[in-house]
Amino acid sequence: MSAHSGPPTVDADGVLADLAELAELTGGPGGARRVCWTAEWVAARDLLRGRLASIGVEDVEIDEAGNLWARLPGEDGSAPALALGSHLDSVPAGGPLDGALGVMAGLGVLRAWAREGHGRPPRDLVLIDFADEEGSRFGRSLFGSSAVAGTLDPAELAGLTDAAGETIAEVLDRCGVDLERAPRAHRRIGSIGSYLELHIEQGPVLDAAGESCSAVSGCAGVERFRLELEGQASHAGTTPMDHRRDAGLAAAEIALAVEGVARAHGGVGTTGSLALEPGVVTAVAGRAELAVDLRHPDSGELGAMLGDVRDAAGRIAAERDCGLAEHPIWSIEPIPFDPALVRAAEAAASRAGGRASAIASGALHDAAEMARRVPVAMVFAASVGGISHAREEDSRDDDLRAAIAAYGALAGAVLTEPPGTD
Ligand code: HGY
Ligand code: MN
Ligand code: MN
Repeated sequence: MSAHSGPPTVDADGVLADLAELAELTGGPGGARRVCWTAEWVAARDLLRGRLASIGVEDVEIDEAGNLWARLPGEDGSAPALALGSHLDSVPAGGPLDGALGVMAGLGVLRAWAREGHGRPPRDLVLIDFADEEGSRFGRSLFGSSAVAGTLDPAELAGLTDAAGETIAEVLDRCGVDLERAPRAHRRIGSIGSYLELHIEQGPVLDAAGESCSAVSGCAGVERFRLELEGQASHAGTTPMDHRRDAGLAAAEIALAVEGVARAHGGVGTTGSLALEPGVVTAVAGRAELAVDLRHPDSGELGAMLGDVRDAAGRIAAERDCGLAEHPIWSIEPIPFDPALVRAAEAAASRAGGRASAIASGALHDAAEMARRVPVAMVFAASVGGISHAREEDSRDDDLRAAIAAYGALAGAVLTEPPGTD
């Protein structure tokens, strides 16, 4: 430990200033534009690199999956590092804080330790900006963190294309990432002892309770897939109602069934995209495609939701004389975080004036993949109105300051008392 007593305090205003500059650079009235693998995402990365250089962190590398790793050497370089991270990429027209808060807060922790005269942290501190957490272009979330966790299988992604019809391999290649080599990022996990992530809650729980921040118990499981319906395109004016094979109506009915199944199981179900062909007002839709996202904190319930949606889709397609095909996009089981670290995060959140008990995350985070391999904990900052994945996403500055203080204190505690040390 350095000459100073105790870990340094993170300058929360510095973190907020970095977030404001990032929003200025890659946001605007239409919301965040940092969709992964785009020029705006590269610009966000360049801003991060500049900040790292300004605090003297030169050890910055990009791994085979496109993740950015920045290392601040500790006194004992042979000990497993404490990793801090999240993601700079956003959904289209997203908010200023989803992911970015965690990366800039992690930068804030490195900045606090790198400050003149503070001395080195006990062990290496590593900041990771994970690539493509959102999966906005191809539907596959946690791309970079799953590569580090060793669960990324390029064969499962090979057929994925974006709205413009480009394959994931083509888009990654333009950013210097070879999809086939991305799993090699897993070799780095051995250098990590534990992982901490600060994130906005993205839901209404903390805001509704008037609480600023909390620890997080784990992430819900997800089943995500596409459904294709094949009916018959026909003339809107001449085709009698009982002679139609309307793929659009079948899709709409299935989307409503997704809602009903989610409510029946106490989970969440979303039809985030629904496309009709030929997609003109004078033709009955001959083809329809839906993208469905089902989530539940319990794996048994999640499996039951998937089964019920499949049964409903099969019934509806048959009733409307449409063909039905299902294409899996991605799934992850519910992931609990490390109990000891969650308790430490609860104590830190409580000391910062936040909620004393952890809450579950309905959203996925890179922490879910990292939790497969190392002890993980997260801290949430309250989201105003629970809105996220929208340009209206916002958090109160005082709530962010409390969450950043909790996160910095948690990082200090883990650095001095790594998980597994009595
Ligand atoms: O889908 C999610 O929950 C994450 O925001 N990508
Ligand atoms: Mn996120
Ligand atoms: Mn997100």
